[in-house]
Amino acid sequence: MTDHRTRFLRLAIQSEALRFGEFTLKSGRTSPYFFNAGRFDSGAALAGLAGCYADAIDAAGVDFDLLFGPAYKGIPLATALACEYARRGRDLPVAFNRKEAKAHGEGGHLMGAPLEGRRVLVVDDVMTAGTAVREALAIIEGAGGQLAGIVIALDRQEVVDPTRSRRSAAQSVAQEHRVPVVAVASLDDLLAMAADHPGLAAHREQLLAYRDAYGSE
Ligand code: OMP
Repeated sequence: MTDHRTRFLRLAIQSEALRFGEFTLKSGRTSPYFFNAGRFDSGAALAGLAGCYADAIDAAGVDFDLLFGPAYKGIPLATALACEYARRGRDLPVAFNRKEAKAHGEGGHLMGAPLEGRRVLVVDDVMTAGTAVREALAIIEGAGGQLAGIVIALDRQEVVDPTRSRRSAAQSVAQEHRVPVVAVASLDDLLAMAADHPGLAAHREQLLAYRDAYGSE
């Protein structure tokens, strides 16, 4: 496993962003694990996470010129990533949306750098069915931005409807929009780590059963 994958999974377990048990997902599925990016809740934790995102993006060679963080969880992620790139010598414009449009002050539902004519990299936390990411794509298109790619911390590698396709949501979004979907780590990486991580070994069977039920090919 590449260094950024291992580093990210260790950080996520340490900060309890990655937890094991029984969780109900947005899709209604009952999952033996849950990733809560909100637990990266200190400057050092966010800086460490941003370093993992930047390494994953650079390894994938994505060509982009603006970072977009969808509300809410994408906002601190895109901000931390912009700071990480500035630290590495690349000053990138960054933009976000609001969930509620504002009628006073500067108004509107977009904040930060203008998207018009930019190659936009969407920075989000996790993809299950791809619903959250698809909403962000509509916002970017509406603002005249050009989608360059999507980066997420964790790809759960789940199929949306197993009777229709064995492709994961991330694979479907990548194919439909012809852009790379880069994940810092995936369920497969977590399973690989669980094979020899004492704290994870106890959850491996449930993770495997979940992947058998909902995982992509
Ligand atoms: P999709 O929109 O189905 O891709 O799911 C992504 C969203 O699900 C995230 O933005 C969260 O609201 C939530 N989620 C997590 O945060 N972590 C998980 O491990 C799983 C989910 C989920 O509900 O699927």
